[in-house]
Amino acid sequence: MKREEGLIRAFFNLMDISNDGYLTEDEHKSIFIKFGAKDSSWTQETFQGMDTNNDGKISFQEYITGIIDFFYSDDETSTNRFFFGPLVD
Ligand SMILES: [Ca+2]
Ligand SMILES: [Ca+2]
Repeated sequence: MKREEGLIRAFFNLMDISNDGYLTEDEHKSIFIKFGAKDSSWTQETFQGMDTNNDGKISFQEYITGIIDFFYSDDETSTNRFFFGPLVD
């Protein structure tokens, strides 16, 4: 998991525009828009799913837990898999 964790950390830092160690919904959404996602309406659901303590922001711990869930889920249509796939060989 160590290599993946480094990549996830890099991706998290990329999204954390304000650099406060937390992702707001806007920060989380903006990276997908930057990557050319035409429909970003699903990011709200993903965001809320990852925000397990419901404080309106995603900590790195919440993020990595969410990502690992997606990685090891059998859902091959997961958008996280799609966006994250190119970063992992
Ligand atoms: Ca932030
Ligand atoms: Ca949270």
